[in-house]
Amino acid sequence: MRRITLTQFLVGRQQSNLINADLRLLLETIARACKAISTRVNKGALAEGLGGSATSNVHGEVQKKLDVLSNEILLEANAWGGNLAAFASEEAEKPIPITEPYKRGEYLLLIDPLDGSSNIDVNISVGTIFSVLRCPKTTDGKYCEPEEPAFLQPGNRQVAAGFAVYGPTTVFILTVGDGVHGFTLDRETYTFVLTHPEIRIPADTQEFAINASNARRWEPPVKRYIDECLAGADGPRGKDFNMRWVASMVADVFRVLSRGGIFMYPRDSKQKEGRLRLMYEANPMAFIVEQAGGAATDGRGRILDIQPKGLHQKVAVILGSRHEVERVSSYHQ
Ligand code: AFP
Repeated sequence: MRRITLTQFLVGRQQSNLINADLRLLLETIARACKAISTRVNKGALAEGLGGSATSNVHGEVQKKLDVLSNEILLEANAWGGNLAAFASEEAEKPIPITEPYKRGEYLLLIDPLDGSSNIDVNISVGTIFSVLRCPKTTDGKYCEPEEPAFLQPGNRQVAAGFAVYGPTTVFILTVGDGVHGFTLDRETYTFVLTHPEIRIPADTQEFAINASNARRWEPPVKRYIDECLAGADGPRGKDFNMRWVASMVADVFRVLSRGGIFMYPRDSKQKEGRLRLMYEANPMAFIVEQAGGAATDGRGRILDIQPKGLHQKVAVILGSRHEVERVSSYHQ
């Protein structure tokens, strides 16, 4: 079968007017930056001094140097293209506007440069998550200042979203609103090759993903749902369930895209808003999951309809196989 590269795929989407040249350049540049991050992640402890932490980020999280480096790689790669007005990153408190000598463009890029970073030192898959919005315009047609308010758009306004998983293979998952497509990095030619066209999530599953150590803190609907899964074939579900928890959202979501499943990071009595970030974790993943025929809610409503209040706000996340997500939502009613 003829191998289609990411570039050929994006040229095709541009020729069918699904994306414009600026968005195509942005997506190609993000993918190229993910290749560079993949190379550094794969060096692991062989890379000088990358294991230990040097600084801490805006949330006071100990920042592994690879977090900082991944952020820098993505920012430097995307600064000069003339297609971005600004960035927002988990690693930066405020948005970073594109400044002279570079030209500004119509898009806003939001990134979690290295998701799952607590897994770096134990050689478990980590990844990069990104979301693309348009910079809003004022009534006289000029672009708004690309500061925090310009970013606070609901996830249903995303024009593209995707993630990379740096695992046994490096995969790049992408949606531009016409379904979800997966590409695998061919390390001989160093190109992303289309390997998972038109990904669809099965509506039913027998596999759930949740950090069960939080069980004593869960709200009743979540407790009920998990207890029923654990009751197995003799319980109300009439079938046995399996559990997975990688603690890298990119790895758990790629598994859900590949074979179905439900991924849950609910709010609880300790993490009252949940743990995952709305703008650069939940929204891109929700866009991708819905484009693949799945569902994504915070337990009370569709994640993509949430009006953000802050760049780093957290949200409860329940996403994956549609029938299971709908069941959990019904328990919340
Ligand atoms: P880190 O980036 O701090 O490792 O967090 C990863 C993450 O944001 C997401 O990728 C995982 O699904 C989730 O947190 C894991 O959380 P727990 O460590 O509480 O299981």
